[in-house]
Amino acid sequence: MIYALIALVALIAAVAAYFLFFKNRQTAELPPPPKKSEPPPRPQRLPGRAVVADTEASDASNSPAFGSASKTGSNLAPTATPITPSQAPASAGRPPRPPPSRQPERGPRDIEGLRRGLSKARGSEGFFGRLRALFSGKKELGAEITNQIEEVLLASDVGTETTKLLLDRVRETLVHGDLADPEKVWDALRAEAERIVSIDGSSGALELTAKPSVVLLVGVNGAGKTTTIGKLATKLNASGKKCLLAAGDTFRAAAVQQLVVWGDRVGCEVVRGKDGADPGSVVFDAIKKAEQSGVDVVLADTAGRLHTKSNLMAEMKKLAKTAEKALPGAPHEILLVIDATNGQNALAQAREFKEALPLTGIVLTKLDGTAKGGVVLGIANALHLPVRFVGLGERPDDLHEFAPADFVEALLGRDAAE
Ligand SMILES: Nc1nc2c(ncn2[C@@H]2O[C@H](COP(=O)(O)OP(=O)(O)OP(=O)(O)O)[C@@H](O)[C@H]2O)c(=O)[nH]1
Ligand SMILES: [Mg+2]
Repeated sequence: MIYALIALVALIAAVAAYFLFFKNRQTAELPPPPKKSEPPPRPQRLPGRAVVADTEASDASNSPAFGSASKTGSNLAPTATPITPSQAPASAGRPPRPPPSRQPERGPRDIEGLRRGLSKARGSEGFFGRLRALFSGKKELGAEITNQIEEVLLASDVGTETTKLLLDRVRETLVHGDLADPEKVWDALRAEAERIVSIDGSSGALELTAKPSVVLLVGVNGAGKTTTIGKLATKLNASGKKCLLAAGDTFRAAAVQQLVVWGDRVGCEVVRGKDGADPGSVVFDAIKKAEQSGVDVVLADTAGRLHTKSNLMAEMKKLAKTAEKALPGAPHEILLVIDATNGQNALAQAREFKEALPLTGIVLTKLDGTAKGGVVLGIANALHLPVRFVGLGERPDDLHEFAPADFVEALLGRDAAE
């Protein structure tokens, strides 16, 4: 009996040992437990243009007139570009997003408004009118057409270099026989004009993601800097941005007064110094004030004339440095204001400013006052800087955000009656 009991206990122990042994083997053969999940990879950054990614939505991107535009300009320091989803590692596991748009959000198109503003350039003596006259009523164009087009382009302030580029491209695009076809030549001209003013695929809206963003307006005297500040403040106010104006043109007392009048009209505070104050100190104080009072955008006016030209460039450089001292990263935009009625002279001045300063764009004013209009093409091509706005009058709402396709449609598009 005792032996039977011992045998039974031994059997139970053997069975238990057998199960324990196999359980351990199975555990040992299981794959290792999953590691704690790793954080998703940070977006890899490549050198290149700065683009406001859709993941970095800012309040600026909600504004139709001042969307999340890409900052461009060949002379800008290279900055980071988030990689597009097609380049992103598949392991990110998120559904691919559409690539960030390089075109800023825009308000409603206003081709008719632009067309009215460009009525001189569209008239029979203007850029469009004279070009149309070469084509109208013709079923076939003669061999002399390219010379005639060249003449009109040069007379319309397109400039020699840009005129040559435009015509070479038209010749390249069209096969020989098509050069006699008025429709095809006209369409090719329009397409090339649009290509020339589309700098790096972007124009128009300002990049105003920093708070405060500092925008410096520079240009020769009478170009329209102060008026453009008033118009820009009007636009920004309408899109819910709080602005502050800095009276950085301390060269003339009347200039300060002119800005104060705009400030009153738009409802923006104006920071001004004493007569003859250092423009840098005015801009510095304005930026500090903007930081303290939750201002979104500082629009800084500058002098267009000092005692000598070289002083002006040195002064502008100093001003930009002072803005940077007041707020790292500032000025976020340096806009060169150019009077379109100055034609090819404007181009020479613009080159000087571009050499001295890291310009981010152009505002072309007084396009309503010229029949030439081609200066837009010449300047955009020669400076390789995007046109951000065009001025088409003296009223607060006479500033149009520049969109290449709309502009070319307004300048060179045919009327419905044609
Ligand atoms: N027709 C028209 N006139 C404009 C436009 N922009 C500015 N002006 C006028 O051009 C003149 C000069 O403009 P300002 O804004 O004073 O020029 P500024 O660059 O500040 O000149 P300075 O202060 O002397 O350096 C003014 O009479 C403006 O009303 C525009 O787009 N169209
Ligand atoms: Mg002024």
